[in-house]
Amino acid sequence: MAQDVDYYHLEELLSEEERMVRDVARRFVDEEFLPRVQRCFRESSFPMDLIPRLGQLGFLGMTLPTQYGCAGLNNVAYGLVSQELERGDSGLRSFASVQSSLVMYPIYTFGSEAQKSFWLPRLASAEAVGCFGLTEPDFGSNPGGMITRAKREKGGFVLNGTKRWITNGSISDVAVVWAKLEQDGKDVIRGFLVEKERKGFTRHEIEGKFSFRASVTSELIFEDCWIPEENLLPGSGGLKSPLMCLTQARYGIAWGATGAAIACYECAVDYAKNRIMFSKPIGGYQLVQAKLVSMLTEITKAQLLSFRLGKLKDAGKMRPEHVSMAKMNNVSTALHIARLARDILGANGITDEYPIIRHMLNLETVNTYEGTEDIHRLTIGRDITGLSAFE
Ligand code: TGC
Ligand code: FAD
Repeated sequence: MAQDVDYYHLEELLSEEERMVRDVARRFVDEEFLPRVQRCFRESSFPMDLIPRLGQLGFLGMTLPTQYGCAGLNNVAYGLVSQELERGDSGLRSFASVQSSLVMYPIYTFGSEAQKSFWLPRLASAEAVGCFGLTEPDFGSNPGGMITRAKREKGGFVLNGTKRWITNGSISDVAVVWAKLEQDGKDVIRGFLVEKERKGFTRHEIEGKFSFRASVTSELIFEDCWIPEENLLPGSGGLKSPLMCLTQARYGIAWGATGAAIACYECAVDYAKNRIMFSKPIGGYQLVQAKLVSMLTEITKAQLLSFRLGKLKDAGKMRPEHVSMAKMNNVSTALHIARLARDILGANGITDEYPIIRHMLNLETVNTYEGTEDIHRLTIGRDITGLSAFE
């Protein structure tokens, strides 16, 4: 939590280790990432040379055990790092989220010992990059309808199908791919590891994005792609398996989005104190102050929600619906804050000389991916009423 925006002294609730890890992430973002992000966003590129740094700093799979080369830290520390990374850019946090929650977590949770000992240390050190293929061109909010299929053949499986909007897809060494497999006359969703070299596996980058420009987003195509039996994640089974991964990633997003909001708020406060219009700084006008107050209040509430969520997760009491509430609230709040901040900067707010428009555009994606705002609203509605709006 940045000192300036720590209105309720949440810093006091953090352990020394949590503060230390947070400070390492803060320094990395300030010194190594922020000086480059404007160019990356303009050129639509991810700073590839920083990938090994994320590994060296222990930010990949950081809650997983040390026996696999991971940091073995708690979930509050993971949340604080996500917040700092997204204060830099949502694309940076997304890189770490996908690698940690959507690639390493399923390998750790559903993988064989051989899969874990081969992949986890490589993914933790960033020697290997992974991606997570769930969404398809015609199945976004309803992944259970997926068309991608695995068929048993010659000591392994043959995959056919297309995955779209896949973060890190075309720069990954391994893809965690979700596909339907017929078992005892029924289709069951299973997880498969597909290495980039596999014949029949092609990927390409999606062009023309105005959001997440400093992040790689791809389409993955599987055409009679054969993979050996040992590439099946043996513990996976049913839609619940990918949804369990999403719960991990959504947790990091709930924290992360507040980082983007903090960047926008801090920029707007600074600007409001210095921009003279009519006869005084615009920060002296009541309407501008009302906007700043609303921003800080919402940031404070979001931080409290994330902190409590982290404590519930560390205590093993967190339910997916708890995560839905924090993801829904904190991302839509961050988007609102970014729009208010953009307004305070007037015309200057639309240029990338300031970070606000970049965060605002990114947050449009963050509000959509990992379950849209409405999908989380309906998930909580189902929890309250016991009645599903999805059927
Ligand atoms: P439903 O009947 O609700 O669930 C099937 C089974 O799964 C269990 N479950 C969960 N488990 C863990 N975590 C969750 N979040 C869970 N949600 C449900 C559930 O208890 C059930 O278990 P069981 O034992 O009864 O089999 O399934 P449904 O078909 O009704 O779908 C529900 C719905 C709409 C909420 C779900 O499909 C959904 O979440 N849709 C949104 C899709 C989504 O979020 N896609 C994200 C793709 S990945 C991505 O965007 C990466 S972005 C990059 C980055 O993270 O930075
Ligand atoms: P749709 O499902 O078509 O939704 C469109 C609209 O309809 C939304 O407003 C939605 O809320 C609404 N809607 C849908 N169903 C209902 C309903 N039942 N009731 C009310 N409203 C409803 N996916 C991956 O698998 N891996 C990744 O790494 C990944 N990275 C991504 C990176 C980026 C930059 C982006 C933009 C997306 C990424 N995604 C990824 C995909 C993302 O998860 C999906 O875009 C998301 O789940 C929404 O699906 P959709 O885009 O098909 O929207």
